[in-house]
Amino acid sequence: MQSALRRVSIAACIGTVAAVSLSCSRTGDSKSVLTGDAASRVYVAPGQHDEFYSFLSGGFSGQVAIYGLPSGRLLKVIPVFSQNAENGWGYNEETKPMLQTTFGFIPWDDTHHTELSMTDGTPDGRWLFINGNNTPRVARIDLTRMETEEILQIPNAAGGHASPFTTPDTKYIVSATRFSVPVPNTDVPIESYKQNFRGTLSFITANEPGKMDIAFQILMPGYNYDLGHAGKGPSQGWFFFTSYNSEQANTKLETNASQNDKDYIAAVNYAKAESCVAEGKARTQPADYFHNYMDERTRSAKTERKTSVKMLDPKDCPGIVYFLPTPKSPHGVDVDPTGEYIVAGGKLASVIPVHSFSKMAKAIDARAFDGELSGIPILKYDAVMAGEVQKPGLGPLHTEFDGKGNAYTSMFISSEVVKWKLGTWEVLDRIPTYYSIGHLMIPGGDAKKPFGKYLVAMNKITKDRYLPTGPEMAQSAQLIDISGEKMKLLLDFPTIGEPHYAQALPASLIKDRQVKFYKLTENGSPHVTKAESDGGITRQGRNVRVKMIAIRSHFAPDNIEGVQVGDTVYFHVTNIEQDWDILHGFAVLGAENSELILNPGETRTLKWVPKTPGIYPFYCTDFCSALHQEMSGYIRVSAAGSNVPLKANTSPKAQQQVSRLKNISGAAQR
Ligand code: RUQ
Ligand code: CUA
Repeated sequence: MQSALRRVSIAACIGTVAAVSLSCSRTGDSKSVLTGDAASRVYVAPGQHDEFYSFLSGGFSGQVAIYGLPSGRLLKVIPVFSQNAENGWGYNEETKPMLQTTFGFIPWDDTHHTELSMTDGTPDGRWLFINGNNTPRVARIDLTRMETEEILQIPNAAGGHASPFTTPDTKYIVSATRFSVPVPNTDVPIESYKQNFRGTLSFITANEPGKMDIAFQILMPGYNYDLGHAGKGPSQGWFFFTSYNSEQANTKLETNASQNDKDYIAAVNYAKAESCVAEGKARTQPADYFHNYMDERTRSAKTERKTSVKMLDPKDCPGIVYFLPTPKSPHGVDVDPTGEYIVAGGKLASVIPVHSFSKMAKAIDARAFDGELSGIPILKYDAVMAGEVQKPGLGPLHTEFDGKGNAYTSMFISSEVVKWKLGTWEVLDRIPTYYSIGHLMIPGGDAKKPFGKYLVAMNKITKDRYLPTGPEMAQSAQLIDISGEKMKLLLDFPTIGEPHYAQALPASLIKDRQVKFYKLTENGSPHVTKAESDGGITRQGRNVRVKMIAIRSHFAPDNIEGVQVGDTVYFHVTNIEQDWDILHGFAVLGAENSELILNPGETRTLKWVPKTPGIYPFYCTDFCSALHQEMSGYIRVSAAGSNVPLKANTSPKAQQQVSRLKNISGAAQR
């Protein structure tokens, strides 16, 4: 509502901008004269499409949100790690298994980072990955249907934060543990942290839909692993992870984990790790985790439980990990488009430290080490450092690139984006953000060839940016124009959850590949009803199954009897429409697990346990046609043990069709 209002006022500005641009300023924006120009830059006229799809993590909502850029319009929420009432994700029987874990059914998780699949280091529009942070998992979203297709749990980990960053060929995505824990997890005194707690870095095969699995894990010292990015170009084959708490504190981390001047970036030679695994140097150890995926044919989720992982100890495979000393409790680590520079965000550091990949390779050859930790050599800081950006501001967190030799770093404490030059390390420009920016995102800004043009700042604090909405404000993202020398603020747009990270790509890469409906002829659900005359009701003990169709503007059957208190009723509803964007809904009085929403051609199941005898109406919840209000029916519930017979009608038209068919086949037999 709020953003709609904003758009109205911007639209009003467009017409009058030349004459009275001053009257079009937004609250909090001092450069009123620029606002008219900014408005025209983000204005996408009615009926027009945005230039970019952007995929923002839904943060603590557990989902992904799609926004068009430059308009900032919310297009869709894709449910991933949380149940979603808008489309029944995690409520209907077909999708519930997607949220299964070894801890049981988890209705709500926290997501941080979206990541597009890549080919040759460039987003290819196949999939979007996202991490489950609290109960470590990774998910794959298919970008032709904008649906979560697969979720893999990560064992031997707690807090899957450095995830799900991909290698340039999407061979692997990664997940690193944020909270070190005993591996395998057991009951030990928390004080025994230094002896017993370890970190793990997981490499997950990602290139085949439905087949994600943990290729191997690397056992690491008990630090907190925070973020990661893959090398590219010359550094392809390497992965870089930040760590903090090299102090290995287990209490009051705020001070105790901020003692050391430098922590480390772990540089992992995963190509070498692969060969060690192939040579049998990894231990196969028991582990317990779920792999959940949507079966293509039935469009229902399946789960499998996995029982072991390959664990690689760097001691058994020397040369797979090196530590790059990095000031001070680093957070982000980002690799520039050429693959040479590895930029860290030392959140308490006064500079932005940049490591050089070529120097690192030389330092490894020359064994320029400053000792080792748990068998992992520490490289000399001066031997690997490419340069430091001096006086960039306060609290550098994350860096993205425009492909023109410039880097953009978010500064959390000084609330700004700083643009600086790769190689000379000079600060070129800075722009305030409102307020306390976390991640920033440039379309393709972590890829080999960034698409550039815009930068989205994702801010942690909103304060006064929008109309107030009680104690909690909408989250705040800001669109910044980076096409010129100077950055220019174009737009504020509210977002859901707390969108840590985001990814974006030109709409042209995926918009023409969108699935418009599921083909009924290919619907392999065991509970599908393909034609009205096939609907009905069956009983097996206390389980009653109602098979029905939904089509404009009725359900069939729509009068159902013979259900008893104590039964478990399954409504298997198939939307038999074969037309784009024609959805139906299904809701029945007193149902405790929400409703159904049905894509065209799809079968979804609502489980219902009626508790008292009576008549229960059901109806379509998605306004589908002029006779949508007529799209309803009744189900009768009788007392347990009653002798009301099972009955489910189909419409007179369908019955006529059935009897006509019978007559025809009868006539043919005669
Ligand atoms: S984080 S604000 Cu969860 Cu990626 Cu840095
Ligand atoms: Cu179907 Cu409304």
